[in-house]
Amino acid sequence: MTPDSFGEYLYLAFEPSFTTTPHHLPHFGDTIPPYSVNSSDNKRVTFVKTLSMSTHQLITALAVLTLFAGSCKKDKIKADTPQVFSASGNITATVENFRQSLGPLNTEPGATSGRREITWEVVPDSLLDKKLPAQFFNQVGPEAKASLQRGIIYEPLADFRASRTSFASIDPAAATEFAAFSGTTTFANVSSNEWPVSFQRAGTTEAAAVTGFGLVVSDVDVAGSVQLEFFNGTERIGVVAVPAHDNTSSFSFAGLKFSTPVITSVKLTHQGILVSGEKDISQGGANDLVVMDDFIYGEPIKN
Ligand SMILES: [Ca+2]
Repeated sequence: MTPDSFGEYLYLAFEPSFTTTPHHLPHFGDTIPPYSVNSSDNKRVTFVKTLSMSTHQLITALAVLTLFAGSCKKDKIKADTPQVFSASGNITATVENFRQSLGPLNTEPGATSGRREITWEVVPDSLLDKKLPAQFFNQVGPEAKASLQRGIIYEPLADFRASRTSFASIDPAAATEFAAFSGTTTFANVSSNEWPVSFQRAGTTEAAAVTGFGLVVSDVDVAGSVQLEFFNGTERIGVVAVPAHDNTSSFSFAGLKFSTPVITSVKLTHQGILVSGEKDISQGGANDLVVMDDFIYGEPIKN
């Protein structure tokens, strides 16, 4: 066998444990392995046949495979491709489908499957239109209300607020710009336009993960101005843009659902922040201002 005819078969390693360094390639005179085998650690390895590969082609192929192997780490987390849920206008059916994909609604700690929801209606009048505690929906300790132990934490330092006037307290123009999808209460971060939510096992401070997360946004005028990025630790495992609303309502919905609990945090990005006097892009302003309503997510379970 000559170098030019080397490589009748070339490894394609589908698991990161198989790198593409030359010692993993068949040596001259080796018995050519079958197309697919299980490795010693039971991972599937597939071989492809190549024809008359020159040394130059081999080097090129190795470079491509190195890139491929690098991307496989991400694929390991994404082994299940997430379901994307996205709608604007009449979002009710898509929201309901997302709920069903997650399972029954849980209202107390102790569940290991199903879903959680936050519609902000339980925020008391005394906490409206002012900074809401980051742990409001996962309080711990003997005094905590079980109904508020929902396992979600939003950024502790940010100024998150719930409002029953669509934030007329900040800007009177907001009252007609935004709407609540469920009930009368909406939610907004008025200090930052890029912020994470993370998960804890309900009623504890133990880090947790969920299978899916989605939310309702009011008044997305520009497609892509609101984005959800999904993370497993520091690794981004998904991203979805919230679609722009249509003429039938101000509502949009976007969510992702994996088959296993791999989401440890979600980063939300939107264009602007509600500030007194700042106009929405639909009113001639520079930024697409939005508020949020329903957060819907899988039961946070041990990561
Ligand atoms: Ca807007």
